[in-house]
Amino acid sequence: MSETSSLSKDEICKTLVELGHILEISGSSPFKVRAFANGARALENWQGDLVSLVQDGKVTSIQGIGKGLAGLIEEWVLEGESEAEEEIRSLVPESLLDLLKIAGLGPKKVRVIYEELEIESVDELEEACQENRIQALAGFGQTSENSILKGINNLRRFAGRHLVSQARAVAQRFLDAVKSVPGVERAEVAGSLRRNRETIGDIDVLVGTLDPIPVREAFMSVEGIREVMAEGETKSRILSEEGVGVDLRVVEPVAFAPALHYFTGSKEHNTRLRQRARERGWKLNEYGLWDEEGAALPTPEEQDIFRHLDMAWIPPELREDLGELEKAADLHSRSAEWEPLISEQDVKGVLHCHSTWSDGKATLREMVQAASDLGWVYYGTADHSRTASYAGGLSIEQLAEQRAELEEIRGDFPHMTLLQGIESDILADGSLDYPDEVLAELDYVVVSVHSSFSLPRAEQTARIENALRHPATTVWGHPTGRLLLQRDGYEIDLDYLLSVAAEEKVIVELNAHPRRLDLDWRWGRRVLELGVDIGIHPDAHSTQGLRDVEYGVAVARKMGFNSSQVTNCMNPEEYLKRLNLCHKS
Ligand code: DGT
Ligand code: CA
Ligand code: CA
Ligand code: ZN
Repeated sequence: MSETSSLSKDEICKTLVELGHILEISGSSPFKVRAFANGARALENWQGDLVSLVQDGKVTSIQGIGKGLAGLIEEWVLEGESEAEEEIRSLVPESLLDLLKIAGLGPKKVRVIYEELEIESVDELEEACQENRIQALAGFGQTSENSILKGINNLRRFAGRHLVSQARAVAQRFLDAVKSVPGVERAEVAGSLRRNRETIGDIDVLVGTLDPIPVREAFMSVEGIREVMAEGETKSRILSEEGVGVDLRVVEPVAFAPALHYFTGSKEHNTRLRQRARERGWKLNEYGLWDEEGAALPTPEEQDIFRHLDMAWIPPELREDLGELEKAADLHSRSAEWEPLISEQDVKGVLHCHSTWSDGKATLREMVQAASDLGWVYYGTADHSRTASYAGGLSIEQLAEQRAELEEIRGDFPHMTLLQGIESDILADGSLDYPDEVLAELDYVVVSVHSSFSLPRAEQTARIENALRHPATTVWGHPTGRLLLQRDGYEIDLDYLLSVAAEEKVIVELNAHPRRLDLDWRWGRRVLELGVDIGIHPDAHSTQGLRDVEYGVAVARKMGFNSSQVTNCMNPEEYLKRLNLCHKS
C-alpha cells in the first residue's frame, strides 16, 4: 500500500515550491526559503530513478539538496506523507495559498497583505481592494490595487475550466476503460472536447451498449477519481484527481448517433438544428429523429441525421451556430460534401522552436532528431533574442556559433531542410532586437511581444505594426499574447494588424502551445477574408513540446481550414519560396 501513496518526483517538486512560499509568507529566514526553491529546481533538473536513490540513502548526492530537504523527500517517497511538511503548513492559514493564484501576487506581497491587514482569503482581499485599503500599504499603489481586482476577476472567470492538453489526457483514460468493456459497440468523447474548444469545462463520454452495468463499473474503477458525484444506470459523473469533471452517458446502440450529436453540441447549434426539424413538423432530440407521423427515421450515423434534414454532415469542430448550418444546407443542395479539414499528417514541418541555445530543454540536435522522427521534412529553430536575457537570449556571436552547429547537424539530416531563425523581441518602440545586417543573415525572423504588455491600445498597435513592417520579419509570433486561463492578450487593433500582416506577407502564427492557442479560432473567417497566411508553430521548449502541433491543428480545424490554408503544409520548395516572399532583406 505504501507504494501507491508515494509521491512522484513532479509532486515533490511542486510541494517543495509550495512549502517555500509558505515559509516566505510566514516570515521564515530567507536562507531557508531559498533552500526550498533551489531544492525544487535541483530535483526538477535531476534525471534518474528517485525511488532507488532514496533506498540507497543518497538523496543528498543531488547538488542543491541538503540534509533537511533530503529527509522530507525520503518521507514522501517512502511513506507518502511527512510530519515536517504538516508543521510548515500549519504556519499560515491554508486559504492564503489561494492568493498566490492571483496574477501578480507572489509570496512577498501576500506576506505584507496578511501581516498588515490580517487578510486570509480571496474574498477578504477583494473587499479590502474595494475599500482602497491595499493601495495604502507600503510597496502597493492604486495600480496594483486595480490589477489585484482584475486578477481576482480572472481567477473566478477561469475557475473550473481546463486546458485542452489536460482534458485530452483525462478523457483518454476514461475512454480506454469503457471501450474495452465487452458488449460496448461504440464509445466516444463528445462535448466541447470533440468540438476542439480552446478550453474545456467538463468531459462528456458517451457509450453505446445494451448492457450498461459493467460500463459504469469500469468507469468507476478508472484510476485517479477524486470524488463520485452521481452514479446511476445510464448517467454518472465523477471528479478526477486533476479536478476535471467527467460525465458518462450510456445509451442503446441504436440511439448512439443522435446522442453523440446532441452531447457534442454546441447548445446553440443543437437548438438551430432542432428548429429545422420542427419547421417540417418533425421532432429531433438526444434519442432520435421522428417525422410528422411520429415514425422514427433511421439514424445509425450522425450523417443520417443531417441527410434526413437535407444537409451535409458538419464536422463537430464547426458546430457553433456560426453559419455552418447554412453552409451544410447549401452543400447538400449541390450534392457536395464538406471539404476535409486539415489533419496532423498534413503538417510537413515547423518554425519557432527553442533549444538549449536559449531556454529550451533539449539541444538543437535532439530537437532536429525529434522533428525528423515525427516525419517532418523541415525544421526551423528560433531561440530568444538578446534582450530576452531572462530566457538566455542569443548574442550576435552566439547566433554565428549556432549557425555553425546547424551546418554540422545538416550533414547528418540530409533529408531535412534546416532553417536558422530567431524569435526577436519586439522592443518597446517596435524595433527588432538586432541590427538589420544580422537579421538579414537569418533564414527567417519571428517577431513577438514579451514585454510592455500594458501600453495603451493605439501605442501597442503602432509598436507591433512597426515590427510587422520591418523588412526582415517573416512571422508574427503568438499575436495577442494571451495565456489561456491566466491572462487576456494585450490591447491591440487586431483586425488592422492582420491587414498589415497580409499586406507585408508576414505569416501569422497559430501558436500551438495549449496555454496559448493564439491566434484565437474565432478569427479564422476574417483571416481568410483578409488573405492572411497562417502557420501552425509549436513554440516548443522540449522534444515533447513538438507534439503540441496536435493542439494547433485542432484549432485550425475549428477555424474550418484545410491543408492548403496553412503554410507549413507546403512542400519544402514551395515553403522556402513563401518564406522568402516576406524575408525581403
Ligand atoms: P463545456 O463542458 O462547458 O466545455 O461545454 P460543453 O459544450 O461540453 O457543455 P456541456 O458539457 O454542458 O454539455 C455537453 C453538450 O450537451 C452541449 O454542448 C450541448 C448538449 N446540451 C447540454 N445541455 C443542453 C441544453 O440545455 N440544450 C441543448 N440543446 N443541448 C444541451
Ligand atoms: Ca462538457
Ligand atoms: Ca457535461
Ligand atoms: Zn515567445
